Amino acid sequence: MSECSYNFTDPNPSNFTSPNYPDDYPDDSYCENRFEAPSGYNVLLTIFDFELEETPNCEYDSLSVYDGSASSADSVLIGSYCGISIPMYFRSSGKDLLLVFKSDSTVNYKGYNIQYQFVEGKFMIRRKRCDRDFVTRIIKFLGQKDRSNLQHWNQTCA
Ligand SMILES: [Ca+2]
Repeated sequence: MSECSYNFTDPNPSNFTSPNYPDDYPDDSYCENRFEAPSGYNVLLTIFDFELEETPNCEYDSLSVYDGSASSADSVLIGSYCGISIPMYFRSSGKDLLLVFKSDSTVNYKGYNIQYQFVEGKFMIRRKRCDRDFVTRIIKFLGQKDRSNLQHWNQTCA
């Protein structure tokens, strides 16, 4: 594993970049960035800047985003990106996310500047929403007469 590979577990949001950024990344780079959020949280990436050598299938230089950890067999490739086309946000479905950056032996660009943060997972949000006091307050507020709302809450929090 090269010197551009890092494990990120610090809960404070921070930025990371390709090697040498904003100067061109080196030839033959291989970087694995692993993100591990606390249990119940997701990893959220925000792409601030992105420029790699462009080819139709990104076979020369690429940034690949995986939903899941490097070791787990069930990690899923979200996509491989090059040129300047990449979504602005990525969010893991669980607590792990993996980025793999590769460059070949010629033609280099400035690379990327990305922020990561850990955000409450859907499960945590759901649990909060279904907190007993909160549901009681909502039902009081809506009134018992609105049975469709009650049904909705019962279904959501079942
Ligand atoms: Ca290249």
